Amino acid sequence: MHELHEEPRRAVVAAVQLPDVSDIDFESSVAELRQLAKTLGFEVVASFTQKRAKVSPVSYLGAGKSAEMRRYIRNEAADDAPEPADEDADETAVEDADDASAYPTREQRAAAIAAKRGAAEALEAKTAPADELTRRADILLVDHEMSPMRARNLEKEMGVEVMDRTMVILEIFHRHARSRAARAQVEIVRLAYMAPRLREAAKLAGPQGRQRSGAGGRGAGESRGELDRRKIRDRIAELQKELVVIDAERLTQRSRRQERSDIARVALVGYTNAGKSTLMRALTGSEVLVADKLFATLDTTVRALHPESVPRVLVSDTVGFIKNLPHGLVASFKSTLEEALEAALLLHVVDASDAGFERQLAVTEEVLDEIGAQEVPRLLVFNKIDRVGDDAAQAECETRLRAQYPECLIVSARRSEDVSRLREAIVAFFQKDVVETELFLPWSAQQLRGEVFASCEVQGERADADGAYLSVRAAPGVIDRLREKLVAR
Ligand SMILES: Nc1nc2c(ncn2[C@@H]2O[C@H](COP(=O)(O)OP(=O)(O)O)[C@@H](O)[C@H]2O)c(=O)[nH]1
Ligand SMILES: [Mg+2]
Repeated sequence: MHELHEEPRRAVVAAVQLPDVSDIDFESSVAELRQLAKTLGFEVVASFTQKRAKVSPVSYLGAGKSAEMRRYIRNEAADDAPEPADEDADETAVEDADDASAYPTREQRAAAIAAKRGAAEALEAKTAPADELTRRADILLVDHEMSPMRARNLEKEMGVEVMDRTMVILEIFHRHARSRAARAQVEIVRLAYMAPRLREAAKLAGPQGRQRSGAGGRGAGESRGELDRRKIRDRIAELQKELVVIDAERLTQRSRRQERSDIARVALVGYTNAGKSTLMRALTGSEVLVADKLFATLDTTVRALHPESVPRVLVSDTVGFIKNLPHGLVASFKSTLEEALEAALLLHVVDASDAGFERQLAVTEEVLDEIGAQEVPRLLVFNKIDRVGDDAAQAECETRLRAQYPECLIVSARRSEDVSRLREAIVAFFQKDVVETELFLPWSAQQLRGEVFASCEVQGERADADGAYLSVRAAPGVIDRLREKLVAR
């Protein structure tokens, strides 16, 4: 059976600070990449950062730093020979993972893997390259966009897969793309991005990569790389055609969306690291539910408010805004964010402890307007108030925020009373247009009873020979839908 709790992939982050990048910008970029890695489910075990005058075409980090990182990844002891000095490196730093106790567990993990594989495979594991089992990381994340050639070289040098910043972001968009349009758009960008990388892979494979064609479509002497590239071109053309069709269908989608607006849905929007996922967990109690096998198979980004409310409210986590978003990805980001349009309420989460929060807030509002979310009501939530400073600083910050954004909520995801307050605000929003009425449920329609109780607050019940009369409170849309079902039965 497939294991439910797979070990997260361990990632090492590498970043070079060029002279035109300030310390603050550099640190925020690296922190953001680590956060993006977490979003993808990676466990970041170490970061290697270095100041350099430029990134040479030969290697990303300087020779000494590269060797250090390689030893770290492969879990090798330092050579006796002294490291070659980095001529152009005036500062180096290795930050170990937040969790230093990770080391012994690596060995335990290796042992566990070997044990699990059974006798025959354990023997094979012993003869397999040692780094497979003992290395400390499975993937290297580079905080720069890398040329295909450089990425291949780095992969060879480090012996692990390399993903650059753009690839990490594309992967996140890919996971968040819901609508057909968003999927097609993100896939086009991904394919275009991957095409030159495949060419590099084919070059590396050398003449073996060039095969004679059989009866298939591949021309004589057409290499695997060329074939893949042609396939990519065809696929991109196909997706572009699809996008045109989807565009034509947009209007229909809009009205369908309105039909569904009786479903109480909240979407969390805001920058990466604002605390969206933390708030989502706190609001939905999904930390408890993750362990539940049934829940693990469901979409991890949509959960019900917990404890349950009437009406039942679904909370979803959208793709986060990214401070250092590569230019070519802006359109993909927007189309991926369009899932926010399906919500009846947007929780705009802002990290109040981030020095640049005002600009982030403005950019988020602007982009939401651009994607057509003006009509979706928004609740502005300042988070991480606990991180602003001491009590006095927090109080001062709150006063300032309230003066400037009178409608806002100010919380810390770490305080349960704040989370309750937020939860109440959400429930109040959905209850504000709730109506009280009586639903008649004939004895022959008792199969709908469960649905009535799930979607309405049932305040009383009486019965006669024909059926049950339920006094209920619910949104008008919910009641209309139930009545339609009762009639259509
Ligand atoms: N001090 C403090 N840290 C928080 C708070 N909310 C979230 N965090 C931390 O901020 C980081 C980013 O949170 P996360 O929920 O992953 O942000 P997301 O990218 O918006 O989903 C994590 O390390 C959280 O533990 C808060 O209210 N106070
Ligand atoms: Mg998140």
